[in-house]
Amino acid sequence: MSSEKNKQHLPAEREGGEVLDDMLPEEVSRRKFLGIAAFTGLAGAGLSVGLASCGKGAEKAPSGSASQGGGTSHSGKTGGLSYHVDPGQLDEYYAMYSGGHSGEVRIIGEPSGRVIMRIPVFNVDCMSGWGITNESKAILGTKPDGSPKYHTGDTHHVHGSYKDGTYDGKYFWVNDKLHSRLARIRGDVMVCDKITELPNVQGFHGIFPDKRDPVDPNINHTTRVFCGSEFRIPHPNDGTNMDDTDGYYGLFTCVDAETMEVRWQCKVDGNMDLVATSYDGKLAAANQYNTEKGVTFPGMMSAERDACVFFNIARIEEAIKAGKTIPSPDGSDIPIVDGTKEANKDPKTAVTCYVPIPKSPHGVNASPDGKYFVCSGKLSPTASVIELSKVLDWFDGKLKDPRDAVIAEPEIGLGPLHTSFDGRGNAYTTLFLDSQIVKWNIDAAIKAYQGDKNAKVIIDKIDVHYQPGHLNASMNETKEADGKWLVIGNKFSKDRYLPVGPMHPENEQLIDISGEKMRLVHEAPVYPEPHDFILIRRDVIKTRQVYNIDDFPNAVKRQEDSRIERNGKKVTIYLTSMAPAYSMTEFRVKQGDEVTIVLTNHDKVEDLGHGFAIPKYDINFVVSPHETKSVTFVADKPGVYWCYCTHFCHALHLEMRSRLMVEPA
Ligand SMILES: [Cu+2]
Repeated sequence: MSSEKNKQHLPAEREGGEVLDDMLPEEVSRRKFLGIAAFTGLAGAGLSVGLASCGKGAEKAPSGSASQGGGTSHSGKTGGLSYHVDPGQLDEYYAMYSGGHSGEVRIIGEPSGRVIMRIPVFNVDCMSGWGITNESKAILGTKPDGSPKYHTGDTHHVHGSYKDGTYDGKYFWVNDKLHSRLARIRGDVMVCDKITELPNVQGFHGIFPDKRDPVDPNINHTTRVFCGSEFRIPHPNDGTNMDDTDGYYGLFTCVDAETMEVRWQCKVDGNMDLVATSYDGKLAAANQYNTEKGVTFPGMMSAERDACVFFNIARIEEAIKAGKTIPSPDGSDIPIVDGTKEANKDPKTAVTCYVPIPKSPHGVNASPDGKYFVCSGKLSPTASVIELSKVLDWFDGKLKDPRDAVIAEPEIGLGPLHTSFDGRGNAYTTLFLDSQIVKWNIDAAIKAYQGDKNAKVIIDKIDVHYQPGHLNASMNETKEADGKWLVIGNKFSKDRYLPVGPMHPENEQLIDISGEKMRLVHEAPVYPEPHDFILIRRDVIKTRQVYNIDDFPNAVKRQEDSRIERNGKKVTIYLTSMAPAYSMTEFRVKQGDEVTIVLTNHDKVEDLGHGFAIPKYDINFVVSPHETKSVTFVADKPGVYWCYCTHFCHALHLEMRSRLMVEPA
């Protein structure tokens, strides 16, 4: 084993860019550039401070900075919020969006609808290098040859971590329906840091974090993430029992919010899609269709009622402690409890409660007052209001029929899917078939269900364009629901934008819900296909602008540490970047070497990232300020390859290059 240190770079004399400055014409010197950049950075910092201090203000003053933009303004019954955000002004809300079959997550500013960032998660992204760098591949999971295990994903639902019943901005989770994976995004850098593949399930669709610990009353933040699976599959799914469709089943999975390890699973009857959790931490629920256990279209829709299945989390975890589990189909030691209806007839020992809901319900959403879950019928024109205290009564043996937990079931329109809330007792439901949003009052619906013919349930309806799926009001999934904005994710845009060929974007629409009447104020096209999103007040999110260099174990901390190390056929190139140069102008390797490039960006100025791309070697990634990333490849092609910066960084950005020189074997 030979090891050599090859210093063919510009070591100490370049530290701090002194020599480099002398090499450049004065008017384009790096110091001057950094002077301007630093000033811009400072201005940015000032903005951040201003933002932090006006966070609470944004909460109090409905229009915030947006109102200064002088956009349309109405008052009284039609609502009075301005959606216009002037150049240089910041949005009031972060909208965390799923990206559907693009496999990513997006950050959109509201009310402007501007796409601010795309976060690669289950996809490969050659801008950031996600799926290309060693660090991202370690999170994604790889095949034995080092390539990503999957190149595809299908994100549906993004949800954030909670503290005291509202978002704390620490984490966001998103599902991959395609390969049944749960990913976590760090709220401080908006980068995915962990991915867990759920065992024994297909069609992992709904997710929701708990809002406080279901067992320990002293823990008032998110500790678990619940995952519903939609497709029933044979167990084990090894090809031996494919025709025994009665034996197919799905599992509800609990993942630890911190470790991201699977804690347990619970066997259920039907197909689950959306998941909701209670504010007291005790209950999680999933709406269920296909309780008929059909495997064909007609077979899935024959029953008049399906269910919303409730999980008694504390009881499930007690059952696991008492060893009341069934064997895991994959042979692992993941504890599985039997949550089927048949096995949970006695309420006093039941771990699940199946509340009957009309015809193939789709969404289930928790009201911000903590009292109700609303579950919509999809094939029934109704929304069912389930009172959570009554579900707990059933578990205590005090309510005979789970159906009695339904305390209202108003007819609201055709194809009701998802429901959102304004914190003033009103609910907003998407009507997929009617292409409308309906605003209805929960208390009035309860009175009407009790026989009050004068109760005015439906308050307003508004057309949207077209076929709405998810909707979410600002802060609506928290106890701080503020009833200002409602975003609608429409599945079709049809004629709303300039035609761009057969593929159409989707249409995101913004509705002002501050008044009694809803007011459609804005729309924007989005790349297909976001499914769901949450709107978070901007003061909740606290991101850093520069990485901590010490957070990366492989960081090249000093420019003079730049070097080439050889260990047999393995060559590691330790490199730094500082505008407009890499720390080595060339690096020679031999054909057949396995080359690892470790790159630390030494620029510490906000927004000053550098790219690193190698022609013909399929390498392309970006390092943000004080970030370290690495790539590994086999140098199988002899010749000169100009490694260049892909991320505009400097007046001499085009000159920011080094030569990878591969000597023929
Ligand atoms: Cu650069």
